[in-house]
Amino acid sequence: MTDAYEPRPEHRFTFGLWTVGNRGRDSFGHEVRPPLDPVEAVHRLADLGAYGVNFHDDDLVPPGSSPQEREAILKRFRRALDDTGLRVPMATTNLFSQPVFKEGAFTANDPEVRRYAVAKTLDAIDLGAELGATVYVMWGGREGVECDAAKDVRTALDRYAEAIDICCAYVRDRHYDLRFALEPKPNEPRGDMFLPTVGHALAFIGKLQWPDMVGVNPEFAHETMSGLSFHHAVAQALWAGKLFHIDLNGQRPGKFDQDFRFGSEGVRDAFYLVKLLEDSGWEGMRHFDAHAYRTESAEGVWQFARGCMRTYLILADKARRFAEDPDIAEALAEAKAAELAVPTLPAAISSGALGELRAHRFDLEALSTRGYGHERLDQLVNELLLGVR
Ligand code: GLT
Ligand code: MN
Ligand code: MN
Repeated sequence: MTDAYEPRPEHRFTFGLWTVGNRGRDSFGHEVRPPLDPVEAVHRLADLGAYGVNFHDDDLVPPGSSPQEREAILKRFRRALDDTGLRVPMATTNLFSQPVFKEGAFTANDPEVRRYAVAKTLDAIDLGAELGATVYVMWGGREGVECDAAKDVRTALDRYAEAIDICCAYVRDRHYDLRFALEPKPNEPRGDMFLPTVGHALAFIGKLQWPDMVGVNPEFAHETMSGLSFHHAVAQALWAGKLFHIDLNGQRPGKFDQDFRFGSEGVRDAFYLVKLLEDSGWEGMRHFDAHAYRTESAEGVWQFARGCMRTYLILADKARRFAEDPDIAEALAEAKAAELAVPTLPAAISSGALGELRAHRFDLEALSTRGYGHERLDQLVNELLLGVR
């Protein structure tokens, strides 16, 4: 089916090797799909109209590979990129799968583990830079704790900041064109994880040595797990100039990290998110950190990938219609939506301006009894999303 929602490279959709390569293993069941060759992933994603592919060090070069094996893998992978035009905009490190990281990586109590985690990250930064990545995601999958007695959280945050400062110093030293994006998550796999939400991560960045090099990579599923609005989190990251990357997927609140196809759950939040990204002119990658249902065969994975991109484009189209709809415009006027941009104090802050403000007679009766028309506005948005407008 070819229609107006056909993904194309200019839409800047990206997937991780670990997303389309997800084999359906979960805590209760084994893999249900065969391994996916990264070279095949590149070709299939290019055929579907994606812009790029991202990876963890271990997704591309299996741990324990010899230098010769690494070179051979990279040669094949690079050829696939050249043949298809697919790019590698982001790279990251796996600091969570190996048993050595069971107690933490950058925040492990044992300095030897922390040093290994930093060394592994610096190797992976080289690999990412070699393939052209300009964003480096840091998801601290094992940074957290179950037994609170065993870990001092304030000291753990010192070590977390130290590790990121080391990585920044390395990137500066190498003159790589690379920025870091911290990915928050409240729990899973750890009982409690450090930097659990976008808000925590933004506050943490201010304490780093080179805060300008570090931003956030919010994930739809992770904020939703905390019961928070994803689009609000992304809006605050944009407001702070810190939206360096984004992980799009689908999630129901109160459940495990589902990483479903984008828009399959939480479609209203997804709509406001797409509208926000499109209205703000954000130029980053639209990255999908999601995977196919466990029910799917190897072929079903590509239906999943196509679905993520199509839903984004459909929602972007809905955002355009929202802006053009005269009834919605009228309802927005009733809600006084545009007036939020009017500064509270019309003049510069001065004792005169504050005096005037305090002397002003407020018509509290009128202000209190008026309505804002949100019921009508919200229903209009619902009807737009449900396809009857
Ligand atoms: C892992 C995790 C994701 C992170 C990936 C990057 S790995 O799949 O669940 O949220 O974004 O490390
Ligand atoms: Mn997730
Ligand atoms: Mn993610």
